[in-house]
Parts: sequence; structure tokens; C-alpha cells
Amino acid sequence: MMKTLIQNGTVVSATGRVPADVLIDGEIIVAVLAPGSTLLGNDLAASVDRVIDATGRYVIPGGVDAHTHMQLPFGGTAASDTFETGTRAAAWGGTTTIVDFAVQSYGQRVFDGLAAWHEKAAGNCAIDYGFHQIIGDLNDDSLQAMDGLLDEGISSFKLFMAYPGVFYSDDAQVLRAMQKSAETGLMTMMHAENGPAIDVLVKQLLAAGKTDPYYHGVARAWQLEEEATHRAIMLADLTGAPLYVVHVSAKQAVEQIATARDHGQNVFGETCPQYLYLSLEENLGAPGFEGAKWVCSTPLRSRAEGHQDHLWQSLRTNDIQMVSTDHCPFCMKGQKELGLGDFSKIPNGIGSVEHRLDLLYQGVVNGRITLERWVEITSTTPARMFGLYGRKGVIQPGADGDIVIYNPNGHTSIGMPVNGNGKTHHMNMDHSAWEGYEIDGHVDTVLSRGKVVIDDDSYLGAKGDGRFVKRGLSQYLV
Ligand code: DUC
Ligand code: ZN
Ligand code: ZN
Ligand code: ZN
Repeated sequence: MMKTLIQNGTVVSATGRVPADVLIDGEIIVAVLAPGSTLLGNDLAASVDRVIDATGRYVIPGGVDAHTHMQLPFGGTAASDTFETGTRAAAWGGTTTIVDFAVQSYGQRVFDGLAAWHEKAAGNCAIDYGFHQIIGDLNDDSLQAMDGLLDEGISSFKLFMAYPGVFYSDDAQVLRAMQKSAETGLMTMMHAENGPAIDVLVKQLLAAGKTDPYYHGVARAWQLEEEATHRAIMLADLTGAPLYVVHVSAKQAVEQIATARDHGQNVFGETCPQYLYLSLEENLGAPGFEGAKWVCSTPLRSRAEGHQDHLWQSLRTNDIQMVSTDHCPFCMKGQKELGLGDFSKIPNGIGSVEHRLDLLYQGVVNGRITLERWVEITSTTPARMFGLYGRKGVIQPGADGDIVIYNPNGHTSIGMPVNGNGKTHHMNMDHSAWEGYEIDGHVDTVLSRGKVVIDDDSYLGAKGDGRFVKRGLSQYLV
């Protein structure tokens, strides 16, 4: 088996940074050593197959993106990244594990939805992947099926308080699912927006001729995120269910989560790069139909109201625990365009799976979070939250050889769209939500289970390198 030594770098973990060498045997990390260590008297560098010099660079556990939607059917179309293109783009950006959402559609049985998702992903992924299960039709049969999820390596399910008629669960369904969550330990993941109220506002705005992308953000008011978040927290408190609120964008929703945590509840919050950097005014309100690029749900929030600053602060203080992308890309042509003249028909989603580590690293450069917190919120916490820690999320003996060598003296111009010189991102999109963003750092090398998949701006991996990973229960629950 191939032995790899990563030498002379600074190993950064959630708890500190230390100069160290990392030895990988085959797919597994076998030692983290003081620089220049010998092993039983042998010069290490001479006894391995490959030495990677990480001088001047950070050696971090590969990113874990716990919220992606490859090939998600939505609004009469489907997310434009396949498991093949999306996981390859993830690797480019230093993410070595994704947890995607298998979908049970309305009228479908849970395990049929899951089987269909395995079929989409199997043999196509560049990096390891797991699944959460969307429960899109909560009935007696679904509740019974949920008893079998953990054996399938799926320790979390997602409900939607939004999108009536599509994935939606009403309060009665939410309550029953949360009882199951409390009983089994499966994490309840919640899309917390008041869907029925949003739909009223959408109809009224459209009837008043307010059809531009901007009004997507107006209809999905922060009050409706705060309210749904609060309702989910109360139902979780009543039932004893662990609750993870996905894609938090409103500062008022953050406060609901922070209060629940202060009260000792097992409530956790996730935000996404778009809510930290982008805004209702500058992006969703861009001229003409441009704003469609930034239509996602929850929506981008007003910068004047201070949501972005508050989210950065909540990441620093652990009111919010981690950052995923909610990667759900759609092209402008033929997809986002479906909503020309009617914002409610714009497929919801932004593509960011390639940029999460870079965008959050810029938060380190800008003094928003520490280097250690960067590793924690992009890798270690996601791994612990969703039952992957030990194999993923950490550089230690026994862990998978998922490692990123990150260059703080490098530079990344991210998110330029397709142009005459080709793409400068690798997601299957005809534009970027991140055009013009400049990062004071660079993903130099990425190893996935000991194999170098990205090096020196080249992709060296292959379709099918990535395997399905079975997850255990969240490691945050006592
Ligand atoms: N939000 C999105 O932006 N896209 C897919 C589903 C969701 O909840
Ligand atoms: Zn959602
Ligand atoms: Zn999502
Ligand atoms: Zn590069």
C-alpha cells in the first residue's frame, strides 16, 4: 500500500495548530509526528513512497459539506450538478465529504426514494458521500420506515415547513416526526419558514405586478423564518427531539436558536456562505433579471438590517455551530429563466460547493473567526454533528486520509463565469453567484482517503473514487 508523508506543514485542528508531519498508509492516517521524527530509527521520508512538502502551509482535515442537493428535482427542472460534476467541484475546493439529501417525494415510499438516490450517486462520485433523508410525505408508512434509517447509515431526516404541496409537513406531521426523532435519536433537520404565509404574500405581490427576483426576498420575510424556527424549537422541546435548523439567514432566527441552547435544548444551527456575504439589496435586487442568480430559500437578507454581521458573530460565539453550502445550482439559461416575469417560478438555489473553504478562510483573513474555528465549522463540527467524526473531520491516527494543504500565501479568484478562456470554477453552471470574489488563500493539494485528487491546479481523481459512508448518530447528543 502507498505510504505518504506530508512534511513541514502546520497541522490545524479545531483546538489548535502545531508544526507536525502526517503519515498516511494507504487510505488511513497512521501517525501525526513531531517534525523530522524517525519511526523506530528509520528516516521516514526515505521509507515512504511519496513525500509532500507542506512548508508554509496549513494541513487541515478535508472539508465536510453536510448540505448539498445534487440533481435535486425542483420547480419542473433539476439542480444542474450531477453527483459526478458536483463532487468533483467539491474536491477542487477542498471538500472531501458531502452529505446530500435523498428525497422521498409525495406519494413515494421512503426506501424507494432512498434507493433512487443511491442509484444517482453510486459509481459517480469523486469524494465520499453520505445521505440525509428528506421526508416529503409524512404518514404512518413513512414513520415506520424511519425506524430502519439508521441501519442504512442515515442518522438524520429533513422536514420542510415551507413549500406547501411539494415537500411540506404541517405541524401535526412535524410533531409526529419529532416524536420519532426523540425515540430513535435521528436528528430532525428543519427547513424553518412559514410556507403557507409565504404563499399568501407571493400571490399578493404577483397580483400587484411585483414580479422581479427581489420580491422573492420580500415574500420570504424574516418574521416568517423567526416564527417557524420558534415553532420548530417548541415542538422539539415538547417531544425531546434533537433539532438542527438548516440554512439560517435571519438574525432573529439565530436568536431563537441561541435562546433554546441557553435553555439546554439540543438545538443546533447551520448557516451558509451566501448568508454571510450576499444581501437582498446588492444581489437579489440586482438590475433586470440578474437577481435570479441569488434566488434561494431561505432568501438573502437585508444588509441594512445587519443579518450578515450578526451571522458572523454567531459563528464566532457558537450560537451557530457550522457552515454548509445548501449547494443547489441552476443555470440561468433554461432554468432560472423559467421565472422571467414571475419570481415564484425561479428555481431556488445557489451553487457554492466549490467555494465554502475559501470563503470561510476569508473570514479568518478579515478577523471574523480564528483559524481553528475555520476548521471546526467547515469540517470537525459537521463530522461530529452527523456521526462521521473519527473517520472524517480530524487528522489523527485511524482517520481517513482526507487532507487539504491550504496555502495562506496563495490567491484564488473565485466565481468567474464561463468566458473565452474557459471556466474558473468547476460547477456545472453557466454563471456564478460569487463572480469577482477574491480570496487571500488557495487550496494547493487535496487528498481523499490517501489519494491525491487535486494538486497544483489539476484534478487527478476519477469518477467512482468516492464511496457511500454510513453515518452513526450525532456525536453532540448526550
Ligand atoms: N432551498 C434552496 O434554496 N434550494 C433547494 C431547497 C431549499 O430549501
Ligand atoms: Zn431547505
Ligand atoms: Zn437545502
Ligand atoms: Zn487554483
